[in-house]
Amino acid sequence: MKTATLDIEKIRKDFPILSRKVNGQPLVYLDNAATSQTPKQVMDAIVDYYSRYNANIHRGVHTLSQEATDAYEQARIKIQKHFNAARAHEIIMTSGTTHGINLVARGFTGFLKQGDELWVSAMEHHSNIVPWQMLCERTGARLRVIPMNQNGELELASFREGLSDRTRLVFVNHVSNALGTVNPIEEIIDLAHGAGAAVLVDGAQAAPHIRADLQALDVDFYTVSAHKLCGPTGVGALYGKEAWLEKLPPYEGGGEMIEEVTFEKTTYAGLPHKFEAGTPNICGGIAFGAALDYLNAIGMEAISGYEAELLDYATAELLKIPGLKIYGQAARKTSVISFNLEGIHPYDIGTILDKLGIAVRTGHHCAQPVMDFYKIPGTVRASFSFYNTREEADRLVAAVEKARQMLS
Ligand code: 7TS
Repeated sequence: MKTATLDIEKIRKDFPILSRKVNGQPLVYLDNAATSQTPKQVMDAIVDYYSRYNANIHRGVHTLSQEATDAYEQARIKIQKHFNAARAHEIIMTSGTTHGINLVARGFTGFLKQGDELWVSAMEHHSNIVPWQMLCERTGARLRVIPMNQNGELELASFREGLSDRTRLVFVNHVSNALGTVNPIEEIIDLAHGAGAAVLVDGAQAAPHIRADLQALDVDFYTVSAHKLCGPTGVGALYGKEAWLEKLPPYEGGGEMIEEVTFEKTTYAGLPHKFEAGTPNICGGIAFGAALDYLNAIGMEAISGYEAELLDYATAELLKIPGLKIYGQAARKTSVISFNLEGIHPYDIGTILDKLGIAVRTGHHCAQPVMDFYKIPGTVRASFSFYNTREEADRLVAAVEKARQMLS
């Protein structure tokens, strides 16, 4: 299939895994919100690193170490440019979104006191809830929740009214992993800044679909994971405004994050190294840069446009199935469809889909408060990427219909 902007057939050839079979059926991979697949261009970057210049970075005078350091720092610049951060040292390399959020939450410990208020949204992944609860335990700060409605959209009225000089931090995802909702982060950032609070946006689910312009957003912190962006697992990035990163204490101590160490006193290195103790995931960082190159060669706007068409098509087709309910019908969504069939457990549907070669995620998607809101144990989640096709959406729909007939 060739659309106006994306040559899907050509793109699919870049992903060797897409031509494998599962349970005797051609794989239909619709678990992209959990992790994306890896194009051979990214695999080539990994093989090239280990074949030609595997070395530790920032330490050696030798050629291999210098080449590895250059490639790693180039990757940081690619991340900076991709998200339009003002400075490369505002990009902290992490092991992923979870690490980035913990780094910031830990860093705020000394800045909060009893009675301070932190706001979270009702539709967060656990990794954007638990580190803040731990911060509240350490400091006596209080967590308040921006509520959501049945469509899966945030309701900002109580947030607007509740903001005060006690509000210190707001953390919200750009896109919900459980529902696909694109949240109004521009407005949330404006409101929070109006009250003098800092904002962390969890961009894990947005980054594969929407390119955030960090300077235009004026956000204080933004986190992403490479593995949702056609990169490898175990690597990600935290953007922080220079002024905040200067202020926050280091997260971990160790090599590479110091300026000078004696047994009496250690002084810390400047940004970004202050937050990057120990040998990082060098190859992963370089491969993250290669993944961004890959996505940019296709074009994020073309990707978003194509995925929006797929979302509309798959949503309309799924809704033809009797008893099928979609959770998350926000006006602005990415290509995630969370659904259930009346009277049938999501796990049972997922198991049948797997037998038919279709990979989806079932369960609470690490977003239990969202499931509690809808009073359900979980959903079946089909999450589409730019390498998925209408034919695959048709296979999903046919398989869900088959599951319905088998299970009802
Ligand atoms: N935030 C959001 C919104 C996420 O969707 C995820 C992972 C994370 C944070 C954590 O990212 P990590 O790379 O540090 O693990 N979400 C999912 C998911 O929806 N299914 O599997 C992982």
